[in-house]
Amino acid sequence: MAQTATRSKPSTRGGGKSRRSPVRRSGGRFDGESPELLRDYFREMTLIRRFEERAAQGYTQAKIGGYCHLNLGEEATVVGLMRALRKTDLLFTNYREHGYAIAKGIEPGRVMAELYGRTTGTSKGWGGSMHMFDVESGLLGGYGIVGGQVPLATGAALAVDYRGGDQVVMCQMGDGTTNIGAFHESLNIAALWNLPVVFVVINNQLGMGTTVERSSAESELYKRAVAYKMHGERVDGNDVLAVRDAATRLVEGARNGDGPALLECVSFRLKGHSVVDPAKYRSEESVQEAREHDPVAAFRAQLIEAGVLDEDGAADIEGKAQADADAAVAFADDSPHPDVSTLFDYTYATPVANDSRRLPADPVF
Ligand SMILES: Cc1ncc(C[n+]2csc(CCOP(=O)(O)OP(=O)(O)O)c2C)c(N)n1
Ligand SMILES: [Mg+2]
Repeated sequence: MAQTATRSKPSTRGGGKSRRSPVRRSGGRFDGESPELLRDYFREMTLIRRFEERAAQGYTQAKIGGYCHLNLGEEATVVGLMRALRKTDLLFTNYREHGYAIAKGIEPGRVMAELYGRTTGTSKGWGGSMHMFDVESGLLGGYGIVGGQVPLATGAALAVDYRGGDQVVMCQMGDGTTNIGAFHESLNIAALWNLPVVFVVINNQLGMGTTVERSSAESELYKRAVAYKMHGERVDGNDVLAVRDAATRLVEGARNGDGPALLECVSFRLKGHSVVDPAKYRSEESVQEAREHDPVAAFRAQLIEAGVLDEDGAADIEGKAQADADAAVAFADDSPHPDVSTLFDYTYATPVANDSRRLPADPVF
């Protein structure tokens, strides 16, 4: 399904060679792949699935407040993308980021504790579902404003370039985000300045209750790259290996001076926009189609068919994933709430009137 829209622009950064020639796999689907790695992808996809199910449960038990958007149906995309990044690479996402936080290396317990609003959470319980943040693992947020992350990610890429580092910034967003002005401004400046950033559009075909065809005049979103002389590419977001390979090529290209790129991952949102959305606007056929594309079930079946896993092995991984998700819930539930005396902490980065405690914040990366 891979499709590309290519730019023609000389490389100005790093002087490295372009690595954008497509990766080809010959013969069987998993030829040349490490069985251990394949099982590890399945483990992580299953962990995210179980984690999100427990998050939905926690929400209905009123353990989680605010908004809560899940990665159900997007597990192959999440894992494939994160396997293309180094730990030191920087990631910006929208509010649908629990899976990304886990796959970028944050302990599931800390992610669940953030959902529960506890001090052990990634943002000390102040951010909640939409505002995970962890400098150590390179997750620079979690943003609730649609498109809010796109200029920030572009600015981070400018900072990396300015300092001469070899990090790459990945900026995840949804299909609906490609119609926000900041998307176009950011892609334009990133291309003009040849910044090391890969923009990734998760085209789950819905922006809340609106289909991509109803909201985007050009619904093949990777083609928008052409307007900025940027490389654009579309992959099957249900195929963890295709996502990993495409993302790796683009990330390494950006690292070697090829500049920014746009990757569109076509996926299916299995549930409502957020956990409180019953998605009544959705046709029975669209829900059925999404279920048929369930990436976790499909990958499981493919691994068994290829002899990489057997039923017992799959059940073992699933049991462990369930136990890990349960342990994350137990950790969150046992963690303390923030003390009321800290109510105004982390509100301003710089000193505010009548508050002598605060100092200007140090740079975060
Ligand atoms: C600037 C702004 N406008 C509107 C909203 C309300 N809103 C929240 S999510 C969303 C849909 C975004 O869809 P998409 O970018 O496809 O992401 P997805 O939820 O599918 O991951 C909208 C309109 C918002 N949060 N911010
Ligand atoms: Mg969407």
